[in-house]
Amino acid sequence: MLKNKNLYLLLLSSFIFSLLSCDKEEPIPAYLYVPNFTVEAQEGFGTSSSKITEAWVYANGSLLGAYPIPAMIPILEEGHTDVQIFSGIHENGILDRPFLYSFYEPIKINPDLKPGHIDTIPLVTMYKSEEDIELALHIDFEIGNLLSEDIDGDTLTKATLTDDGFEGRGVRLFVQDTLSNLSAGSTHLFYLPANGSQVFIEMDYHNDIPFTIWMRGHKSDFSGDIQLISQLNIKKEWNKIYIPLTAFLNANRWLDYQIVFNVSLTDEQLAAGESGEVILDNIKILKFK
Ligand SMILES: [Ca+2]
Ligand SMILES: [Ca+2]
Repeated sequence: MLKNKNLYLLLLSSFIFSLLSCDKEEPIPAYLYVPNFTVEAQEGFGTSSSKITEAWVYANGSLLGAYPIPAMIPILEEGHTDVQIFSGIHENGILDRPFLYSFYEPIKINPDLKPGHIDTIPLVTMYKSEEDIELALHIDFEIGNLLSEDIDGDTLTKATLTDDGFEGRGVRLFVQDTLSNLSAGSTHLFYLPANGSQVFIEMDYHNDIPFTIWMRGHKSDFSGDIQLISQLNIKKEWNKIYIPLTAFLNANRWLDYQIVFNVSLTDEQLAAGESGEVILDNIKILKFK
């Protein structure tokens, strides 16, 4: 028994020794701690609502990784170091589709890094300059309902303004019994590029029934089309989403576009006497100039 114990102690001490000697060889990183990462939108870009989920960090030009917020970022550099931090979002809100969102300005800092030391830096970014990007569509519902084109053919179902928007007014899409299908389109047609540059929809919403987002437009002077872009699951609380349009645009190259939202009850939901509500605010489509 005693022999076993001695052997155990011997093994333990050699294990600790090897850990310590390892420690001596491993360089100790400095740390940046990012407790939060938000947006303050400049004039002309509408709401500051955002959902930045990762910090994509470069040190001296090398990508260290994408760190979920709040983030503790180890950096194996010492002294003043060029650190660039880009905004990471999830395409369509999907966890395994992290994406470096290039409409937000990267943050450039030059911290004096010390091994073992933690610098806490809350991050606030803004949109890129209006010289580089623009809003192809911006509906915040404050000057009226710009989502009022009736696409479904039933004049009794419509998108109506509500004072319960994310900020100020929003729009409400409501379906129940005989009014079980509602498609509302933007009153404006707009142009979007198909040159491979990023194009995204941003939006605040909550919903107690899944709903879909479509793009409608002219393929030529004589023909139109409508295609599904995204289906959004139930969110009881306000949610911000980033929806990529880039691949859709490159595949379709229409002459113009209109955004359409559809909410409808299934036969089962109708039979069960259910209703459904979707509230939207701050619909933006961002593109590069
Ligand atoms: Ca209608
Ligand atoms: Ca609003």
